[in-house]
Amino acid sequence: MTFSISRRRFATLAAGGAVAAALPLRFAHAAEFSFKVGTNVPENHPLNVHLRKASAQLAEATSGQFDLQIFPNNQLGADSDMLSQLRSGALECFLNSGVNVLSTMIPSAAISGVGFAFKDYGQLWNAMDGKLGAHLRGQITKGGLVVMDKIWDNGFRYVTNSVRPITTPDDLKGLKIRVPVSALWLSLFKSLGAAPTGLNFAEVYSALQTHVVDGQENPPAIISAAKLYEVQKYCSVTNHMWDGWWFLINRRAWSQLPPALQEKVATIVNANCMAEREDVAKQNIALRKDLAAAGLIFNDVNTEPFRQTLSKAGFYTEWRGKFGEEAWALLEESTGKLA
Ligand code: X2X
Repeated sequence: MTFSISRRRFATLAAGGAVAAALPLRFAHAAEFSFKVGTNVPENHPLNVHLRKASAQLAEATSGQFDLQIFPNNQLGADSDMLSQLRSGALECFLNSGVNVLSTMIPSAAISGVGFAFKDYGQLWNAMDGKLGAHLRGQITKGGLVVMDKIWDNGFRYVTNSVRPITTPDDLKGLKIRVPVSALWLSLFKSLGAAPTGLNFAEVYSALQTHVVDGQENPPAIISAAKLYEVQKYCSVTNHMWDGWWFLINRRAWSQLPPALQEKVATIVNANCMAEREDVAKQNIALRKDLAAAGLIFNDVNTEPFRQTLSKAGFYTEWRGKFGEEAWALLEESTGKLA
């Protein structure tokens, strides 16, 4: 084991201890309802920062009746494990996108991850807080899960790797790159000529460190929080897709909460999601300097040739067929014509 891994383990254990003490002491009685929530990113990512705020506010607003216990950084297992736990009820809440492992269960929820679809956050929030988001939540609900209205921001994604800067689609040729466990993600990078492998995020740092893969793709907040700059050299601002986390809840667990409590939970969770979006927006700007100072070599990217490569490879036609005309029309209502 390297120093880096044992230090990461230690941080995980220390974080677990801090979380257990989340319920303020004045609510010393056991909570009537105790929900665990699992996430796949480190303790200090804005996702967990704002979930902790939601947890404290919920304890306060319910006088300790409802306890939200946060388990960040894959403490409960990798995404695939947490999804199984969520479905069985062993885990009450889980943050995952429709494009990540959730897409193995509900393929139609992945449409927000189509490559180069959203041009900026304006277009994106308009879609996800509007008709497209409502459509996606409908798919997730049909799949048997409860989902909160607001999607938490992960971000527009950049490609990092240890071989060369990515400035044209040719630079991706044959690149061994990790993507999440998802048909859409694999298809996107295959269509761009790369050699993608689907891995859970829990395995990314060590896969990069041991050169099982040469690269990965994630937004700056994750590259920073998960210290991926320690094991990567180049960071190319490809913005090839956006992704976020739905706040998913096991249906049986949710139905046990009285309606007034359900409303409090939803209001507080969604309000903290909006604060998380603001924090990520700030990090998107601030982190470029910090990550460059930590040794990552940045380059900007003209995305047009990448879009053209996808079009020529039949990517848009294929996924339009898979998602169907109705869903595709909702997507293009926000993004403009894609295919
Ligand atoms: O698995 C990833 O790369 C991550 C953390 O960005 C997602 O959850 C999609």
